[in-house]
Amino acid sequence: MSRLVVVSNRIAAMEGKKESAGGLAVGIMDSLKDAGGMWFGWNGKISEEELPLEKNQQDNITFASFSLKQSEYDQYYLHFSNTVIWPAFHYRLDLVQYQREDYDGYCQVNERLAERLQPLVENDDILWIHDYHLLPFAAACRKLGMANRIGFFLHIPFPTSEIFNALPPRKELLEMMCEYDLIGFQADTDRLAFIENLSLVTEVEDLDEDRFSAYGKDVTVRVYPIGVEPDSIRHLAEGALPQKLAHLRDKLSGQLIISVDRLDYSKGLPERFQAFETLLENYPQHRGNIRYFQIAPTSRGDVQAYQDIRHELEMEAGRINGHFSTLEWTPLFYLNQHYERSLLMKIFRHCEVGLVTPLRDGMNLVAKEYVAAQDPANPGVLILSRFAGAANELTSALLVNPYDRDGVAGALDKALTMPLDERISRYQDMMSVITKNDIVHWRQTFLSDLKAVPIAPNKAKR
Ligand code: ADQ
Repeated sequence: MSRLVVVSNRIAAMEGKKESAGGLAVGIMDSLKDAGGMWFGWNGKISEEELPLEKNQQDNITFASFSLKQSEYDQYYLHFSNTVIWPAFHYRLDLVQYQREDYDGYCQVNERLAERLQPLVENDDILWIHDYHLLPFAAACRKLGMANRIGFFLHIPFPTSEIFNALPPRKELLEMMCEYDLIGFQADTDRLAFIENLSLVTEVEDLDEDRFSAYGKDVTVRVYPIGVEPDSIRHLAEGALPQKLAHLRDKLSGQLIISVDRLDYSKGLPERFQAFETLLENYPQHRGNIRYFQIAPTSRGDVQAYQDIRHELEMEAGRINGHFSTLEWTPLFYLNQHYERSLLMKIFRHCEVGLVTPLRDGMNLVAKEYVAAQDPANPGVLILSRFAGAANELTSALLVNPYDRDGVAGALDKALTMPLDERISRYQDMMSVITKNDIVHWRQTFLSDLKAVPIAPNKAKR
């Protein structure tokens, strides 16, 4: 039986930590356990010397990880991945800082990784590559003559041509992506944007439903909305709150609003703070009765745009609390830290409203986790941005435009006053989708499609 080889920028540290690992990491691990194989990625270390790969074996899975040189980290990870692709693919061209040498460094790291992976791969292994750091990875493998089946899943949105056209190496990136046998996107808008972009730069021949030929390569392009693990989330959420928190929850009378995000400008945090302020201004009956918890651990702290947004939020939180707080009541709690997953799911269950309003998001797993963590007999209400991939599936959430602070404030008021029967009916609608399209469905459909897509002899030597 062929093995599975997963390549992602980072390897999840999994040893003995299944309870606290995120659903995506568990989903990938389960795929690896089924087929046996390898997870290949960066170990988070920087070294000027090229160190041998670090290898760990756990049952039938090998973890193989590499370090990066400082210049590789800067060009491949910090600059091209996170200061060009990430902002552009989230429609923030104003934050893109493109330099040709960063793009060259990005391609060189992809090539070097393919060279380091090649000796570990057998001819019939199946490769599953993840995310925007590795758009050219299949092309690098093909250059080395690797003829394996290679699939790619993009976790973030794929932008329309008005945005994508602004990237100088847009043609090269698209041509390299066509070296994959199967490309998976989160939403149909992403799939359509990819095909539209491709047809603007080259001739695209329709071969079959979802299958195209471009640059003389055949590629299948489909949508696989990523899901969560609802049973395990419910199990974690049902457990008792740690004593200190239970005590705090008892003390905090009234309703709680929760948001949890990586601290990232794509998540719409300043706009959300302003919508909360509008709620307090326009619906004064909620003052003194509600509290909004924003949990947002720092991420990519060495990119300037991330430092800027952190600063902005600290100021905004102080300003809003300064304006509305009383001696007995503080409306907004901004917590800049990471929480254990099992605690986070319990917190979700104890909050009456989940507020998830990214300006743009591939999927947004927090939205699905919040719903899956609710008490079916007394569920909270999800408010969700129309611009998150999850809005295609969770149509029974209160869908909002995150740029419209009055609209979001109105949705908050509606959520805080929604009768139980409506909350239950919306919760049940959303749970039926979350259960059907769970993480197991996501990984199994992607991998069974990858094993089944017709492969053409024109990619390396098959
Ligand atoms: P992210 O942008 O990281 O993922 P998201 O989908 O919400 O966004 O996933 C975040 C994960 O981190 C969730 O599982 C959440 O519970 C966890 N998390 C967030 N803050 C946390 C905290 N303070 N403490 C502990 N855990 C925390 C990218 C894309 C998304 C896409 C996913 C998966 O940007 O659009 O949904 O990949 O494909």
